[in-house]
Amino acid sequence: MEIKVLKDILGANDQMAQNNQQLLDKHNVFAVNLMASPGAGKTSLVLETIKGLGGKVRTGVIEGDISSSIDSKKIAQEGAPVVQINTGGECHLDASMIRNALDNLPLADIELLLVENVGNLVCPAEFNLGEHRKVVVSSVPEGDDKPIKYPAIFLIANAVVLNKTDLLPYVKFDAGKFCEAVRGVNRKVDIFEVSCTTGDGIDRWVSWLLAQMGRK
Ligand SMILES: Nc1nc2c(ncn2[C@@H]2O[C@H](COP(=O)(O)OP(=O)(O)OP(=O)(O)O)[C@@H](O)[C@H]2O)c(=O)[nH]1
Ligand SMILES: [Mg+2]
Repeated sequence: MEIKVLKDILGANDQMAQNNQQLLDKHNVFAVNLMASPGAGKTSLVLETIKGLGGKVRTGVIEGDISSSIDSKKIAQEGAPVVQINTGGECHLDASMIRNALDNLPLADIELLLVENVGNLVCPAEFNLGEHRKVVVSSVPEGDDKPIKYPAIFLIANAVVLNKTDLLPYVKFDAGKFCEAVRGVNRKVDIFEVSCTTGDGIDRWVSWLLAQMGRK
């Protein structure tokens, strides 16, 4: 008896991610996957981005956390449509979780979808969600060596946001060394130095985002 062995050309997750992107494209939604360690400032960046866009772009949010709705409550206070995913232990979001969230968002009313991944610098790098851009948020207190220690996530990033620059006077952190380390992994990536606390640098980041969407 002949036994058929079928090769999985695209992994199941990648297939689902492709479906997600088709659904997003159908609704003209541009999706950005924000990845970072716990506490780097992902939620703060989402909030500052919504503020920085000043109502120019209708923005929806998917919040990924192991547990709680703390972050989605902060987003809802700003009036943006938001869905909270609780992974219940998984250290990353995957494409099927995003599919469920998309089914619960008013896609026709959204132009930009910001996806806050679970706080982790390793696992999220391995799972495509169907996003159009991947962004890594790093922060000053984490140290300037993170791109060297966790290269995989920096390698796949379209942009790196260095947050908490207001802490530079108080923390041993060499911004030049950090940028050099990022470029050592990912030569062409765009790097934005921001502070979500003071608002410094947010305008440049928001301009980049608009340019990626083909907007001004
Ligand atoms: N000094 C300073 N603190 C910041 C800045 N951005 C965020 N924080 C603080 O950092 C802490 C974590 O910020 P969040 O935005 O919740 O970080 P997160 O990455 O969403 O965290 P998780 O969702 O738990 O992974 C909070 O106490 C913020 O107020 C910044 O630019 N400067
Ligand atoms: Mg958060």
